[in-house]
Formats: sequence, C-alpha cells, structure tokens
Amino acid sequence: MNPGFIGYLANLCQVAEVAPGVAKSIVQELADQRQNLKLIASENYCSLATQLAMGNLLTDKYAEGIPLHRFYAGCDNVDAIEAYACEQVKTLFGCEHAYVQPHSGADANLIAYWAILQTRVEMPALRELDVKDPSKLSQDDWNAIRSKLGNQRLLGMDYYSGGHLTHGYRHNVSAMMFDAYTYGVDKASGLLDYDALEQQAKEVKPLILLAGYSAYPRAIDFRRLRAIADAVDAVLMVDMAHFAGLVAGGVFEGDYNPMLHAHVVTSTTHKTLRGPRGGLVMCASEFAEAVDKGCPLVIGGPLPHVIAAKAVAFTEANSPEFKTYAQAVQRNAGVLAQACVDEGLDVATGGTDNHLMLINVTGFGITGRQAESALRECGITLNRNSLPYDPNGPWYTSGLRIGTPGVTTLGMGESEMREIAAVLKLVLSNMTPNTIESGPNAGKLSKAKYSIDPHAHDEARARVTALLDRFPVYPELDLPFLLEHFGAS
Ligand code: DSN
Repeated sequence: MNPGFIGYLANLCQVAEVAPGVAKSIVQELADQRQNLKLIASENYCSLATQLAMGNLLTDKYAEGIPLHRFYAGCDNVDAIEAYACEQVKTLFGCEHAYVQPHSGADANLIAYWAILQTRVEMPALRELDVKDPSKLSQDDWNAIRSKLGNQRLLGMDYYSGGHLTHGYRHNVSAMMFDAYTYGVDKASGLLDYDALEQQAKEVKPLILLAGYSAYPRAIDFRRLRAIADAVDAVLMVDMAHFAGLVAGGVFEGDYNPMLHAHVVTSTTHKTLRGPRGGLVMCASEFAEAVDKGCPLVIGGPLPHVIAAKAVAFTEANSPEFKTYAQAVQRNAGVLAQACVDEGLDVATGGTDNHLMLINVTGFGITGRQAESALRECGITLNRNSLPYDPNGPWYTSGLRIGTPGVTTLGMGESEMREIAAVLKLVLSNMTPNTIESGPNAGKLSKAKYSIDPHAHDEARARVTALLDRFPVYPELDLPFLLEHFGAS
C-alpha cells in the first residue's frame, strides 16, 4: 500500500471515530476533485507529504516570537522547523530575510505594510525626537507619530484591473489604514502602462508602490517599477502570491523577478508554489526586525503545524523537478491561451506570460456568472472574474479566469490544453441566457440563469471525464475504498 494512502487512511479512521460526517466530507471532496477539472488559477494540489505534515501535535503548541527567541517554553522543535523553513525560503528565492508565520497572504500584506510604516515612518520620527524608549513618549508626541502613520499613501494595482483586495480596495482595511490610490491597465491594450504609472507615482508620492495581481495575465517589469519607486523615494513592495512558483522555478528571471528589485515581497504558499494554505514575507534586512514582529503586530500566534507543512513544500520547491513543473505551468498556459484564440474565444491581451488568462465571454451573449455555472455543470471548476472596465461589475462579470497550476500538477501537457480549449468552446457556444419571466425585469435577459444544449453538455462532461480518468487527482488514494468506508450517505 502506498505510504501516502496509509497516512490518509489512518487520519480518516481517527477523524471518523469522532466526527464521521467530517471524514465523509473530506472523502467526498476528493471525489468531487476527481470528477471536476480544476482550472482555478489560484488553486493547486499540494503533495500528500505537505498535507500530512499539518495533521499532528504541532497544532498544540504556542510559539510566539521567532526561533530561539520565544515567549513560551518548550519551543525547541518548533524552532528547528521554523528555522529550517526560513533557510529553505532564502535558498529558494535568494532573499536576505524570510518570515514564514503569516497565516495567509492577507496577513502577510498587513505585516509588510506595518513593517514598512514602522521602519520608514515611526522609527525616523522617534530618532528625530531622540526617543530611545517609545514607552516614555509624551501623549502629544505619540499622537503626532500616530497621525503620521495614519496619513501615508499606498499606490497599488486597481482591483478591477487585476489587483488584489488587500492592495487598497475600498472595502479592505488596506484602504482604511492608508490614503489609498490605485493604478489600472490601459483601456485599449489591457496592459500596464509604465509611463502613466510613473506620472501617477510622481503626483501621488506614495510611501509604498505596490505591485502584484490576482488577475493580470502578463509579466511585470519589476526593474522599471523599482526605478519608479526610487524616483519618488517609495518602498517597492511586491505581492507575488499568484506567481511565486514561477519565480521559485526560474520562469521569471532578471527584470521579471521581483526578488531582485523589491524591498519587500509577500506571497501565499498555496498557489503556484504548491504548498499548504498560508502566507510568507521576504525582505531586505532593513525591514527584518519589524517583519519578525508580525506576531503580535498582526497575528496572535504562529501555526507550527502549518509551518511544518510549509517547510516540506519549500523543500519540494527547491528540487529540480519543481523547476520543470514551473516551466510546464507557463508553457501550458501559453498553449491553452493560444488554443482558446484558435477556437475563436476572446482572450484578454491576446494571451498570457504567466499561469493565468482571462476570457471575455460576452460575445456569446452571456455573463461570466452564467459561464462559470454552466462549465461547473459540465465538470470544469473555474471562477468568473471581472475584466478591466467591466460593464457587468464584479458579481455577474464579463470574464472567466483560467489557470494551469492544477492541471499541470496532474501531469497534463500541450494536447490536453488543446482539448480543454475545445471543451470550453463547446460549452460556451451552446449556451443561451434565459429570459426573465416575472417581476420588474420581466422580458429582459437574465444575467444568472441560462440554458445549455443537452448534447453539448453531455459531450463536454464525457470529454472532461476522459481527461480526468487519464490524469487522476491524487492517484495514490484509493477513492472507491475510501468512499466505501467513509463516504456512504
Ligand atoms: N482569492 C485569491 C485568488 O483567487 O486569486 C486571492 O486571494
């Protein structure tokens, strides 16, 4: 029996003894992922070693502080794991400093923001006042520093141009802690306009120029961004959550490698990097002391079991096989985007440089929401996404976001990408929006309800099943056995 399967089985037996419904849902999630092709650009399949590293007694341990400097006794083994994880990150990305405790990318960004505020705003203010011990500050001086901290500018990529919610989006805390400005993509090309950004940076004069995206299909010239940041004395921060695996795997090099140009880089660990769900901060030594205080700055305590899983995943990412994987992710994305173009689909910017692409589905008379639902019915899991300047807004959207990290982990290659493009076309071109029957919008076309030709539906479902049968999700796991023992309704 495969060791990964033995580990899973033991885990599920224990879970089922206490909460059989939870064990059943875990097995049914495996069944779901075996039956549905994952094209969500931000998801992946981490290794069983990574998953199993999270399921142990490390979750019982408190370990505030950093290795060899903890606020709890008995942290020797957590120290060893966390120090090892940090070393793996430094080898992987070539950074001066690594902090592996953030629970998520959002936490990592908050820690990075405050580390920059403390290093570039609070510490100079304290030096100016010649204050060695901040606890001795007068209330007036502290109020003046708080006012400075609360009035800094952030210039990040607009959410509707592909930036992330935590990059200054109106409803995120980042837009409340900063005076937040955003830059977008060029309306005609859909590409970043570096000249316009330079002009905007000169006008805004931000403390932080922030780059990174959740839905931008092109490589970013970080050398250029660093020059823009330097010209306005801003800190260049890059959130590489989406493309960290492409950086780790050497796909993004030189001008396109943020590690060579940014002061502070954040990431998640579970997207192209293929680790457990979590966050990560890397920085120049100038910011290291403040970043290491991420707990208690933002987080209440590290998650040692997740840090163990990160350590396993970083070890995997340091292997030559991971380079091959990262290159295949990008190659598959390029082939899929071109195949979509060849099928007549409207691919934003005409293609991709990374692991994701955006498709405008409005040419089929439907919204992104309708396309997402119909594709899921046919066995393809992906998400709708607004396009820049989207008239359908963020709920219905005009677009789909498609990524190749997951299907590449399954081992799919160029011919499978062409098959996926053909299935996408088959479904999208056989959909019609329903007419709203009653209420104030009666007679108008629905943005949510649709019909799909049943023959196209069945053919698409069969083609997806054929693909997944050839490239099963977690092939080490004996699904029929697990369903028989844990999954019965
Ligand atoms: N939710 C992630 C994504 O899908 O891109 C980003 O946090």
